[in-house]
Amino acid sequence: MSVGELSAALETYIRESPRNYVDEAMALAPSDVGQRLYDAPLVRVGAADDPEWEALKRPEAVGHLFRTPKEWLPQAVSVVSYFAPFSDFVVEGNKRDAVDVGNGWLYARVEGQAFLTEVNHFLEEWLRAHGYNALAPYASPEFRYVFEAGTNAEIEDKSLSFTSNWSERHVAYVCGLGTFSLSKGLITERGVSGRFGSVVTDAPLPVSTRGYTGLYDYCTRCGACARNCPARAISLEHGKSHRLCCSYFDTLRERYAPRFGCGKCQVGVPCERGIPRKA
Ligand code: B12
Ligand code: SF4
Ligand code: SF4
Repeated sequence: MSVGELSAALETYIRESPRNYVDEAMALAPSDVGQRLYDAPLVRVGAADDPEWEALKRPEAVGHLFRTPKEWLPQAVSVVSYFAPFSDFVVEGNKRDAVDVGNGWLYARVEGQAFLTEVNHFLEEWLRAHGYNALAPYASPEFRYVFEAGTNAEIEDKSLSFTSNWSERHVAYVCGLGTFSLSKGLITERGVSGRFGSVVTDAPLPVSTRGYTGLYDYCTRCGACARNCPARAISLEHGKSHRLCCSYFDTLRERYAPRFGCGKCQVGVPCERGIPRKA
């Protein structure tokens, strides 16, 4: 079993799954039926004993809620992280208006995220079928996240806000998929527009090279994401405010119920589909 075989199986699963396509039951417009949500994924592998995992527990990184790969699966050897880029249907549709959220982006946020939970379970099953243990923390009943401090009764430390016990962007960063940015999205070789998933396993896979040294190497600080943000949650001076972004989301939940989403910081920007060129 190789990373190439795993990537090929993942790509085929995503391409062939009916859940990667808009069906009649979910479509907001008849012309959306049959449109794809995700393109082919990018896959990278990290070592479960990389000292970077423990560093993520620092308060300025993810914080003490974060659980290392071995805290999820004691016999873990590798972490497989993948980026599923959004299709043109999702990305282009969210560029048509500065504020209105595209139908594709709404499906991708809600049904598209539920599909990635299924994709994470597929990866677990695929590795198990090859004789290895595997666990996808984000798809596990033990996954926890919190928005505003004190809003999740399952989290003991009421001072924690906007964090989780398995941050997919931080996992992707350690595995070599890309770096953070002014908007706080993670920029990969295929850009920022897409979603992440991962699985922790005892399969001994070759570790990917991290092609960067700094947290924000791929971001040019061009400020396009800040100009796009309808909530004014991003600025070159203060970075990105999760609080302002999250409160804005609450207004969108009412407007697009039962869906929600925004993502204007991830479309129509130089990092949308790749690593932006520095001037
Ligand atoms: C909570 C959450 C939110 C919250 C708060 C965001 C947050 N805190 O990250 C809200 C509701 C605002 C939100 C909004 C959105 N989200 Co969200 N969200 C999450 C969730 C569930 C957990 C994130 C988390 O744990 N963050 C941890 C905190 C600590 O992250 P942070 O503050 O940004 O981290 C900074 C520090 O760590 C700092 N740092 C300082 N010192 C150090 C040292 C080290 C060593 C390191 C590594 C870092 C570090 O650098 C980081 C960046 O500045 C994840 C799913 C998951 N399981 O990961 C999705 C996730 C982050 N969201 C995602 C997306 C797509 C969105 C939206 C676009 C939603 C939409 N469809 O419209 C918006 C985009 C907002 C934005 N500009 O990023 C994607 C990210 C895609 C990407 N390319 O980056 C994720 C990974 C979901 C997924 N399955 O892919 N989200
Ligand atoms: S739009 Fe520009 S400043 Fe914003 S994240 Fe992308 S490269 Fe960085
Ligand atoms: S998701 Fe929307 S509100 Fe949040 S930072 Fe991006 S553009 Fe701003």
